[in-house]
Amino acid sequence: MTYNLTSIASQFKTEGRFVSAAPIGSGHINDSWLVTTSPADASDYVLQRINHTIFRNVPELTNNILRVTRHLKQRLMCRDRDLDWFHVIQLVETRNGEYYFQDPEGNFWRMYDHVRGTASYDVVGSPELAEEAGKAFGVFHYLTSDIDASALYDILPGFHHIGKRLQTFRETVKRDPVNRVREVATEIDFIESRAVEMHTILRLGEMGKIPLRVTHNDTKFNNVLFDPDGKAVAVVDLDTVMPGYILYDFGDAIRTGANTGQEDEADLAKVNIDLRLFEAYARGFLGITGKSLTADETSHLAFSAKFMTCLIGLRFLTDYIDGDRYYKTAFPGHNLQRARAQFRLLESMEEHFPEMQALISRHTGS
Ligand code: GN1
Ligand code: MG
Repeated sequence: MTYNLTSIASQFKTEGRFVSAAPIGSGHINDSWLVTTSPADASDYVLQRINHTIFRNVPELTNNILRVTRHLKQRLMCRDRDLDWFHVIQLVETRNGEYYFQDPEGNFWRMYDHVRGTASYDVVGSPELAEEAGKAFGVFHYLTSDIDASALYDILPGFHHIGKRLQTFRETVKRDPVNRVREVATEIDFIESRAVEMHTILRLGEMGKIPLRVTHNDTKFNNVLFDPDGKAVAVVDLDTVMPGYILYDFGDAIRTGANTGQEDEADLAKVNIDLRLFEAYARGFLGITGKSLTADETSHLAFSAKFMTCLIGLRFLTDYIDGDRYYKTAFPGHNLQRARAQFRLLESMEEHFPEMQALISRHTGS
């Protein structure tokens, strides 16, 4: 699909004149471009086409983002200076005073400021980067902990709800719309043998043992921006910010931030949990926000990594069986390759679980 990006970008109140728009990022849902402007020292921007078959309520989505980014900015202003490094990304206003724009074809567009000189990575290069990512998401939690989570719109209901995800999975297996079930018997068994254990966090929530908080819900390593010195600068991809459990955010960050391989690694021998990266992320995260966690949250941090790896693997597998309708894919079988890599990572976490628990205890004293 080609879009007239010059014309779309002109809907927003940018500094400088449009020069170019180049695709950026490796997100599986929205389309993103880096918009550069002239003169060279004018700000650059990130223009995005929001996938509105997934995010059906763009006004509420935008309200959530505005609410959280404004709160973060306010909290940073009246805090000590030790968080000066944390940049809050900002939506750019349109010429009509809105924060999104709908084109005549029905596509929804929005723009963020671009944090100059920063980069994101799909795979973690060092424990220092993992620790920095932990700090960045720690700050996000720390500064949003005083927002009443129920004030945010539940933009994708049941997003990490294992009961609903399993139900969809089982229905999809039953429908078998593109005849792929026969290829994935092993993967289906893999999920079913873990289905009961995977209800742990949901049960804790239902019993009121862990609080609903404002959560990011997509704490992939590539959703942290780093400066050229490897210091974390910002947290991006705020579409799924909504009420949730902090365990989901910790677990998803470990899934991507302590994996020795790519999320879709074809060579499963390369996929392992790296305990040094795991510990480094936990140190960064807990150093900022550890004191605000409850005992039940703390004691399930290691488990949450297994849970989110299983859940995302389950979602990739479901989409494969469903004929690749949800995630963007780069080649046939991509979703299955992703699912297999997630399941291998989960096995590695299972093998190292006692060590993961011990590392968490070391940093929480629990
Ligand atoms: C999607 O768009 P992206 O790549 O940041 C997905 C996440 C998954 C992730 C798996 C709205 O995130 O939930 O964890 O892919 N986002 C949505 O890589 O479904
Ligand atoms: Mg993303």
